[in-house]
Amino acid sequence: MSFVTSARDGAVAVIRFGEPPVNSLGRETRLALAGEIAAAIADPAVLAIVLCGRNGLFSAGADIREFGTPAMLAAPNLGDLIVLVESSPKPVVAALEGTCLGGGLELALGCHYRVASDGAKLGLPEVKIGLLPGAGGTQRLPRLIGVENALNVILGGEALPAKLFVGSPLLAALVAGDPVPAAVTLAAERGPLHRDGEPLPKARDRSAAGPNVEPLLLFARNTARAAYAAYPAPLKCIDAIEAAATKSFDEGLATERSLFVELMFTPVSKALRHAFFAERATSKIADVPESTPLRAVNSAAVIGAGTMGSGIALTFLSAGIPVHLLETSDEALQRGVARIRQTIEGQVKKGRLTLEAATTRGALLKPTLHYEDLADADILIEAVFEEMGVKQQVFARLDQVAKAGAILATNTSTLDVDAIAAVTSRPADVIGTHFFSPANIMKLLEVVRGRSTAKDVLATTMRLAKTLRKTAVVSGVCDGFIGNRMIEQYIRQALFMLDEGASPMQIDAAVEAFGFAMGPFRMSDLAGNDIGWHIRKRRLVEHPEIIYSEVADRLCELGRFGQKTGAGWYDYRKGDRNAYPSPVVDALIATHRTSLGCAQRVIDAREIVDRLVYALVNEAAKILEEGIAQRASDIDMVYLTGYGFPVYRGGPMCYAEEVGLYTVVLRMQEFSRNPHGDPAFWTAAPLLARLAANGGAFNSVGARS
Ligand code: T1G
Repeated sequence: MSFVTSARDGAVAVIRFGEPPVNSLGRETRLALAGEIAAAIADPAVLAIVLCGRNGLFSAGADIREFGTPAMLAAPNLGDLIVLVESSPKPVVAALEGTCLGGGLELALGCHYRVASDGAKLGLPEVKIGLLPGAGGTQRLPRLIGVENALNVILGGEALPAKLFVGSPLLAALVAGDPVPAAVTLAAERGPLHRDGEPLPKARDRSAAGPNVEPLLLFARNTARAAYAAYPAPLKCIDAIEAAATKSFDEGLATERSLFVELMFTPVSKALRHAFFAERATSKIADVPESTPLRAVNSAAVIGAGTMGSGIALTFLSAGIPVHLLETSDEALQRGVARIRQTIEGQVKKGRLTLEAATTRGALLKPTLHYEDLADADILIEAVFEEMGVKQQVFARLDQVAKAGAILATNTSTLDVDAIAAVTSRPADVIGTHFFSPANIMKLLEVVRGRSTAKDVLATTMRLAKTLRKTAVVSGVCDGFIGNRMIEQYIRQALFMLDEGASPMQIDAAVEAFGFAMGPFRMSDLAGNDIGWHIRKRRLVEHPEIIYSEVADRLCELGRFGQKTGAGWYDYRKGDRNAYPSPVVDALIATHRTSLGCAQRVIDAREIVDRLVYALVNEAAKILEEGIAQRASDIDMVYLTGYGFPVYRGGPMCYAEEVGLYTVVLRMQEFSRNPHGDPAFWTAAPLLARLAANGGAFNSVGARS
């Protein structure tokens, strides 16, 4: 079905295109557009052409799904289509509305005139997916707005208000509302003039050269090297823009093309494109159609005003949803309220929130000591101590007071949501909403689907997550769900490596060089070492077969819980969040090693990274095969948004596939020969072993992305 139509308005051909959902310029659209444009050029009754999008949107650019496939190069490729427009003997006017991004903006730059609605946003976001504008954008944009502005637009990758371009050759007019009538008027005016010989204004005929180009490029390069060392695209963008200022247009176009193809096949661009689609896939649930009716969520209640509870309350307040915050004692309640108010005041001080907005937000908070006050809440979220008995008591009470149809959510980070639901008369209304600390900042939300959770409760919670600006990932019920179940194996290997000879700083440095925001020991000091201690104690009772190094227990026995106690794996100084190596910890580890009689050895950074990352991958493969995660890319999103995994590596599953699953399994076999690293754990998960053996990929398993 063609998404391109052409209609006449006097002597102007109005060509409208728009493949849902975002008018991306896929092969079919490009082919149909080229046909309609060529027909308009050939039609003697047509003096000018207007190109416009559909549904209030011009275009989101090239179809990213085509990248790396023949469709992307299928004639006419985007560059050819733009040359067809630019070389038209009749003026082509682009009518820009909504978003006009990437190849969509490049198509508009190939037109002779552009008219934009005042709400339109223009941008070249290719750098955000590890690319550069590959259809002439790096050559035409500098010629229209100058090198400095082009550097900012292309390296920033942001969608910018069209009004910023008023007065530049890029934009002929900014109009209120629908830009098509104004574009038709302009086309009707210009058509006869150009028919009678007035030269058509083409970006390619302008110059981007200028006296300050060289220092601008030098500054841009230095900034890119410092800020984006792991990302190849920014420097290539600068190279392409330099070509616009120093080479002929056609030579510059050839340079751009070559740099674009180079970037297309970098692991970083593949990872960023993977993350782009992975983020959008998380909200797709195989047996819960998008048409599932949602329950209203206009008010919330949070039970527990501790760090998590107050963070969760803040998240709702930020979304403009009133919150009842309940505690069992006034002292605890006031502590929570103070924490919330301090955070809001801090946002005002940093200029992130106006005083008026802060006041409005603060007024939505309703502290209470009485469960009865929660009776009207649409969703009630429990955030009390991570102990099953305590949580079940709270849910039994919520079951008594909550109105019919209210969603009862637990913020448990590991416990069995089904066991919590079982103490209520309404297990279908019970769901897990595992926020990550600090809850008002971390994007990740694990939505834990219980055995009885109703589909509309799940759909409503997923929709609510978007309102709360969270990336929600559905998890089934298991100990630790997705993220914490995997991180447990990651931590176990980190502790084993302490026994074997590595130091906390060495291990942290190795994974931070790999790209993690924080290594396991700094992360544990931040979250609190007592959390892991509590889980290990539970493990010892419930799963004594799970081997753990005891070095972390020795640390906790000294009360070294991390930043909150001023000492953990590292020493901390008042008012200073830096982690300092601790002679006490060094001595503790040495004593522990002696008690083990464990052979000491130098562990290189490669082994540290491989053991930690492949521990994640091996556990993830089990999670995927058990159906706890819907798809591998969901697991990647958990690690990209909740655990500081480097986005330029796409997540543990994406990274493992980039390395090669066969290579990963071979490396795991090496680790299984180490008597101290829990050899049994390094038996490849059945799914991983199968895929490695037959050359399969993780994304062939589970729900469609
Ligand atoms: N290609 C293919 N699919 C796309 C797409 C694209 N460019 N943009 C969005 N989608 C899909 C998306 O996966 C989702 O699919 C649906 O559309 C709605 O997206 C040669 C090389 C336009 C601001 O980087 O920024 O041009 O989940 O949920 O919140 O130089 O989409 O429904 O199946 O994000 O309303 C450059 C990327 C491409 C723009 C709309 N362009 N897109 O946001 O919807 S490369 C981009 C966006 C290029 C040339 C280069 C946003 C949006 P599904 P959504 P939204």
